[in-house]
Amino acid sequence: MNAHTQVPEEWRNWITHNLQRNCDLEMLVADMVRAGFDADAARTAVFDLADRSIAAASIANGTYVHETPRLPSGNVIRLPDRDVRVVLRIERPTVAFLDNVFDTQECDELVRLSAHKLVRSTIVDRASGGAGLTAGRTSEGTYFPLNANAFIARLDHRIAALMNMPIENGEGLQILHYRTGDEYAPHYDYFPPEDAGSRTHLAQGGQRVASLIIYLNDVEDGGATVFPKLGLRVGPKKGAAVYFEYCNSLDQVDPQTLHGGLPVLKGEKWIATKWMRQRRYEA
Ligand code: PD2
Ligand code: ZN
Repeated sequence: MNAHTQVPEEWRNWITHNLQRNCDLEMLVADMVRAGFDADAARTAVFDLADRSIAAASIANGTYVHETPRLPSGNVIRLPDRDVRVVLRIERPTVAFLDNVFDTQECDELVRLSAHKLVRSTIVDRASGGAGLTAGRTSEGTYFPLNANAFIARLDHRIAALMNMPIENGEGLQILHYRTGDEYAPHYDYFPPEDAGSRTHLAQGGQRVASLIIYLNDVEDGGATVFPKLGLRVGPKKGAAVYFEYCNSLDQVDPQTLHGGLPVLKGEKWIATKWMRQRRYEA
């Protein structure tokens, strides 16, 4: 007699019941095979239901569910126009230090195009959603709308391929300039779902899901990007970037991705930041 490849409702309930009793997954598969199920069909049903029950429990108690990283795997990420080297990778949350994202000329050109149009950086007011000044963010910045010109379009395309997201989901490339003493206090790049001020931002393109911070110069001293909850400090290197993910398919956001820019102790610091949204973003 052929083994059953369909797992009916009553058996799915049986699996769920046994998962709640913390039974070993392979034992459940073995029981089902003895009862006449095909081994692959049984394993798929048991592991799918186990994944779902872990996700449900995590949502119920607020624990972030880590999914397969969007960032491609491997030591080198081969993009249409260059190879990006993955120098360091952290799992849960996904954080990576990537080298050779922009070349020297591209970094210099971004600084040249930005230097004359910088304005004081703001933060999102948690209650109103409007822009506010704060002592914790003392940099100046500007941004380039998506595909603003051929040069920016080339960078936007490369970044989208690297972040494995549609280019339309990206916000315009943000450029920041820190003078000596300037910093960016620890914060989240996502819009806190519990804040009233997040509503208007979330209505346009959904939540931010991942960030790429590209260093446009070598900083003489200070200016590292820090992740206080991970004990991680990333030193700025011209053309290199730090990448991190913080929103999953369940719409959860990961508080472990708290991060900031330490004060620049000597010289200046320039960065470009790309924030990716869940959906198409129109400024
Ligand atoms: O300049 C940085 O290192 C930094 C730190 C934290 C930039 C950002 N956040 C950002 O652009 O979101
Ligand atoms: Zn940030």
